[in-house]
Amino acid sequence: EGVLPQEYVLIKMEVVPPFPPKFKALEGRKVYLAAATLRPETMYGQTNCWVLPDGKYGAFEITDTDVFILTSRSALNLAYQNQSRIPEKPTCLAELSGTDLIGLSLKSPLAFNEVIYALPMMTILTDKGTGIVTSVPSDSPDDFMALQNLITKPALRAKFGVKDEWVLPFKVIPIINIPEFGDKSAEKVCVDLKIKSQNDKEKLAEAKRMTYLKGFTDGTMIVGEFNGRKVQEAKPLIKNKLLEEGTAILYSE
Ligand code: A2H
Repeated sequence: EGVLPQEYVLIKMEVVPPFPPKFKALEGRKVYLAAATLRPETMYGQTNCWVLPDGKYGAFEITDTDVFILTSRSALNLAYQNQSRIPEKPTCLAELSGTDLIGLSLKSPLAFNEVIYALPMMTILTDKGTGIVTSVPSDSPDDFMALQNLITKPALRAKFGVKDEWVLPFKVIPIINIPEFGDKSAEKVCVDLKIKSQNDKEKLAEAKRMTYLKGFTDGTMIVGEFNGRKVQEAKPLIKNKLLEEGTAILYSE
């Protein structure tokens, strides 16, 4: 881990009612899966959300109206950063596991898909961010491979109770052009490096290196309000837009 704090944008992915039985204590509240991202400018291309099936999460009271689902570790950090109504100790309204979250319907800011689903990802770290990750398979090699694995492996879907209609209709959405890699940079690099699985850590690290920096230095937005602008310029503008409209907040660790 680095010595400097990392600043993430927490994307508020709203859980669309009706809530499942485990969410009884949350009835009548606005409930969000809080996804930590370093790439707010990619939110147009969200196709789903990732949770760790064995992960421990909680539904924490963050304001009078808002409940966030995230790890207790990140809820506490957030409270110390004064984002919570009760700074000392945010109240946990429900303890939830990743499996309880799989299949939730979500409405996420900027996403072209009106509703997306929470799906299992095995490589989520519970000691980083919130333990909730939003999925942008056009620009994230991790997201592309995890989604590809679910699409091509019916047994993997069956294992986690993932319905076909939560996965199969959702296509990679081109949102950023990188001259070297085209409009779906993550897919291109994963194919070029012949990556077969979301667990292929070394090759995925290489794919991330290749796309992450190039996306920032050479990428151009091809959708949204800042269509035609360089990613470098669009990134802070989109971040501020999300913060101002209240669909995202900042989080550091
Ligand atoms: B990024 P860093 Cl399009 N476990 O968001 C695993 N991965 C996590 C995580 C966790 N607990 N919390 C956040 N992340 C992911 C978008 C994105 C991201 C794109 C391209 C690259 C990319 C959409 N997913 O990250 O270790 C989140 O995915 C490449 C590094 O703190 C977050 O940003 O640098 C990023 O990893 C944070 O990783």
